[in-house]
This record gives sequence, C-alpha cells and structure tokens, in this order.
Amino acid sequence: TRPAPGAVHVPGWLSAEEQRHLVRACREWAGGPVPIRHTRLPRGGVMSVRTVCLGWHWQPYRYTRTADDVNGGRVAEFPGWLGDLGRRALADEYEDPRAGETYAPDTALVNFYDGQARMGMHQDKDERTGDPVVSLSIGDTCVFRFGNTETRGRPYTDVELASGDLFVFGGPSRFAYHGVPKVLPGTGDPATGLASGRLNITLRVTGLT
Ligand code: MD5
Ligand code: FE
Repeated sequence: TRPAPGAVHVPGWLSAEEQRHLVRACREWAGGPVPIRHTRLPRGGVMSVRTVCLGWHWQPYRYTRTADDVNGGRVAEFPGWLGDLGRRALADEYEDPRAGETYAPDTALVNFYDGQARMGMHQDKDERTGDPVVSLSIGDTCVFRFGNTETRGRPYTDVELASGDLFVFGGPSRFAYHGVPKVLPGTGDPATGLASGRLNITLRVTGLT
C-alpha cells in the first residue's frame, strides 16, 4: 500500500528464511566491535531502544566511523548482501524503476525494541542525501506513526508494522516526522529466532565519505 507520496508499505515482504537470517546477523552485529547499546542523548536522556550500526555509526546527531559514545571502536562494515537486499526492495516495490540498480546504502541502523521501548516523533535528517530509507521489521508488531514534514503533531497516520514488513520512505515522505508509540508484546513468531521484542533494520545513504 502507498500511505503517502513516496512511501510504500509491503506487508510480509521478507520470507521466513530471510527473517531468520537477519535475526542471526543482528545477533552477531550486536556482539561486534561496537556492542549494541542504549544511545545517550546530549541533554542527558537515554533512548529506550538499543541500537547497533553498520558502515557508519550514528551518535546523536551525526555519523562517525568510530563509536566515540560507546567504546571508541571502529564500526563494523556494511555488508554487500544488505545493499543487495535494499536494491531488491526498491526494484520490487518502488516507483522509480532505476532505483533498484543505483540505490547505494552505506549505513544500517539496527534498533531493538523490548516491550516497553518507544521512539518519539522525529525526522531522520543526519544523512546528507535525500535517498530513500528502507525499513525492515522482524518480531513483535509495532504501531508506527507516520506524520507530516512540518510538525511532530497531527496530522499523522498510525500503521501496524509486523514481522517481515518492508517500508520505503522516499520522495516527499523522506523527511516526515515519525515514531513508534508502542510495541505489541507477544505478537511475533519465535520461529524467526527472536523470542520477544522487535527488530527494525533501516538502510540509508549518508552521503559521507
Ligand atoms: C523503526 N526507525 O521502526 C523506525 C523505522 C529510526 C527509526 O525511525 O530513526 O531508526 S525507520 C522510519 C523512517 C525513516 C525515514 C523516514 C520516515 C520514517 N518517514 O518519513 O516516516 O524503528
Ligand atoms: Fe527515524
């Protein structure tokens, strides 16, 4: 479905096997050179999601190669197969058919939500390009709030994102406010390898070198 211009939601896009493969990969990344952590915000807050990055390390509000807010380690490589998956997402589902060939994500943010985790309304604007963000969800279903580009508040639309769902945010939707007001515990299938909680993997093009 196309909830807004430039936005595409494809329920069940990932196969069961792809979901298991991604869960296994996320476990390895979570224990990699920069372990998964709750991001500390400059004003003293701590995010309730836990995040591990590939390619570029996101620390509020910039991308670096070293995790200066965690352990100073160098961020793990962004694997080629994940870029392939992103290109396949755009080739299959996106409105610009060339995007499936030229899309070149260089960072992934892996967010883990336990049953209490939330993400407040925000824009993703630390990237220097307006290329689409590819979002993959695995595990428990969440309520995803998809807003507008002007304000954190209404109008917004609540969409449920379930295990295996693909969401692409491009064009006029790329800089919309969005957030995750809740996760619905017990809705995931343990056969993915995730007993509880939600994983979200986003692919982005930083535009950095
Ligand atoms: C999530 N993650 O479900 C979401 C999925 C984040 C984050 O928000 O920053 O890690 S990505 C949602 C997204 C990205 C770019 C644009 C828009 C939504 N949008 O226009 O709504 O954990
Ligand atoms: Fe975001």
